[in-house]
Amino acid sequence: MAAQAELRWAILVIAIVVFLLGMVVYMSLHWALMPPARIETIDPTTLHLAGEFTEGNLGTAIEPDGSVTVRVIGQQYSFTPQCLLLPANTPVRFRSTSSDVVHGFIISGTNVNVMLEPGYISTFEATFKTPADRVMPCHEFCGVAHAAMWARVRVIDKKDFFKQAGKERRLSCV
Ligand SMILES: [Cu+2]
Repeated sequence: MAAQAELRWAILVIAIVVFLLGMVVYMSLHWALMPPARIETIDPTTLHLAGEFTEGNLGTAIEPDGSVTVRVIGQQYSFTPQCLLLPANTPVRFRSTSSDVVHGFIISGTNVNVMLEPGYISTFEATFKTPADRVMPCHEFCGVAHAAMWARVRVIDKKDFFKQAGKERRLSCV
């Protein structure tokens, strides 16, 4: 009797583990949620002085090879730039980091969801299918004004984006 009860519990536990593993596989394939492929480090104390995260480099840029990259910094208690301008239907590479503590980077209605950690560059790629205005609240508790820390994301028509990009080196919708 006791052995039977034990077996029942064992089967239940195995079923839960199999279900969770199945969920990981499903999310990986269907939502393309992958662990970061590589690690890049950066000194958070000199971010604003030199390198790719100086103020003039923040925002959306078209790289020499034609790809689109967005550089964003999170700090207590805002993101820079405060409004990201992105093209629809185009793969966009994000490069982002924090200048102080851990912040969260999430874009509403999409599967974009990463942590910004001081000392590390978070990189990922996303494609936004349709033009839309989205919000980007910090979702890692980062201090007293955490709840007020958020930015906006404006996805616009690809043609309009590239027209604007021809005029400016860095784009944003602040
Ligand atoms: Cu924050």
